[in-house]
Amino acid sequence: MILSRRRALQALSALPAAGLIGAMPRAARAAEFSLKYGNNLPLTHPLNIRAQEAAERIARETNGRVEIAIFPNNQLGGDTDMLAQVRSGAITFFTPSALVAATLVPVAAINAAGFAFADYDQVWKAMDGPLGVHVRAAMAKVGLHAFEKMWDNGFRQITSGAKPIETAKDMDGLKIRVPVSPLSISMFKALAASPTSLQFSEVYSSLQTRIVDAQENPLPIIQVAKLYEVQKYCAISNHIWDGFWFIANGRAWQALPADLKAIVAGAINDAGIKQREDIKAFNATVQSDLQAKGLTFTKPAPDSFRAKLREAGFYGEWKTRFGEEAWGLLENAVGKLA
Ligand code: X2X
Repeated sequence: MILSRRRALQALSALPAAGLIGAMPRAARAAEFSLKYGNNLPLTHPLNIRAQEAAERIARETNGRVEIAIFPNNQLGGDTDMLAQVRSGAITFFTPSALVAATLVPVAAINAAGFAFADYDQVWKAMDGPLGVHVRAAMAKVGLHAFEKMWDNGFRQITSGAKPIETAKDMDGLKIRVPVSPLSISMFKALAASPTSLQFSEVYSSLQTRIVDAQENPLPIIQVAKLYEVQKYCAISNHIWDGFWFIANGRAWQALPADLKAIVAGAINDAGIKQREDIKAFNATVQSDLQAKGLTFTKPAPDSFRAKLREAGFYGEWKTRFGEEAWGLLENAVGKLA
């Protein structure tokens, strides 16, 4: 097997970010459980800030028996690589977006059905309730343990370089990057755009070199990943609500004694709740910050987008793909969709 130069460099540089190892107790011994956690976001994103806090709390409460090293910002490779690593046990933890988790567990993308959620009350009621239980059970079937509390990515918005998006008509032929996710491809094709799946690690450079003209992400991501440097317009479309599942390799998780499991789960779920609050606070100011950095905002009415999705048979198709049971749980939370 030929190890590409890029891969080799990536492997060599895969040391945890300085200061990101959970604080060790004074009498520093090797931890009984040294666990790795990889993610795709810059250090400044609330997900990394709260995960770091959780790692410190876990080291403290387990008296150094569990140590978690965090590898942020795609240090271990892109989403697809990290998903493979958490499955094989090369890393213990990963936080894929639901969109990305769905490449392995198709029903995980159900929260991303276009325009399903009206607001955060509906989101957390569903994801902390029966719909979340359903998705976590599907993950368990492929050997992944998902913690109860999902972390927030946010409502996704569309940024573009060449022209603003004012109505669904402006989506025609738009070369837009979407995550590695069958649902995203299907949705943007239904909107008559021309979507391409790329790992998040490739987004900035592919916008900069104009391989694509547009991308879609929640505003906090657009801010921390500095996508405003390579985009001109942002349409507040709220087309998908997206969150991160905090997942663990099932075997590694089962190998932890019950007392340590309780500490780790408690710290990670609490951190997730705080991270949701961080995103809420972030959302209060991020649009004006991005405006000040030069992004021009539009607010297209969602109706023309929804109508296009319906006409293209998007809801009917995904109802069939997710199954009656999951779709019913979603509709219990948000009302009739199809
Ligand atoms: O890749 C993206 O767009 C991101 C960061 O939102 C996800 O992880 C899906």
